[in-house]
Amino acid sequence: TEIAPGAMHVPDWLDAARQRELLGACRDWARPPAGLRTVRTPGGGTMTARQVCLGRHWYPYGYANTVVDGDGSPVKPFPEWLGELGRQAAGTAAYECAGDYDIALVNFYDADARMGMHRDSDEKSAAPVVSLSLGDTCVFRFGNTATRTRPYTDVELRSGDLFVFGGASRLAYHGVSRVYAGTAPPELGLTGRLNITLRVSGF
Ligand code: MD5
Ligand code: FE
Repeated sequence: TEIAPGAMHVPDWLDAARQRELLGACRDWARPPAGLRTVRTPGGGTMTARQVCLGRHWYPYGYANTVVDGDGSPVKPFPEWLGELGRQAAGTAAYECAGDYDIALVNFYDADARMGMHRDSDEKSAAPVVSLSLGDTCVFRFGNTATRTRPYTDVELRSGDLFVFGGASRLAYHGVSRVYAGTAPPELGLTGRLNITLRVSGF
């Protein structure tokens, strides 16, 4: 389903087996060193979704090779298979992939976590961002490129869903306004929500 020009929602893209595999990988990546951390914004706030990065380390607002705002360790490598998955996902939405996926940001949401409206503008490449959801259903708020406010479209993202943000939607404001606790598929064995975004740095 095209939510806006360049913004494609593909429900249930990952089958149960691939969801379990991806969750297992996320649990490995979450371990220290360079594991899950709380992100602090320059204004003194903290993000409620905790995060781990692969390939390049994101901090507000840029990329580094080490966990500059955490334990200082080198960022975990971005595995080849994840790049394949990104290419395949971008292809599903019929966008040309303008480069090779080389960064993953994995966000862990508990029932109270949110993500405020923001744009992803720290990458140099205009290649589409690929988003994969696991666990609890959330309300994803897809906005516009001009303002943090209306008009926006609320979309429920469920475990296994793919969202591809390319073209005119690549720099749209977006956020996660709520997470529905206890809605994850029981057989997945995840409390909370996990989102994996795959990006092309262009660096
Ligand atoms: C999430 N993550 O559910 C969301 C989904 C993030 C983030 O926002 O920055 O880690 S990915 C949403 C996204 C990425 C790039 C462009 C657009 C949305 N967009 O144009 O709406 O944790
Ligand atoms: Fe984002």
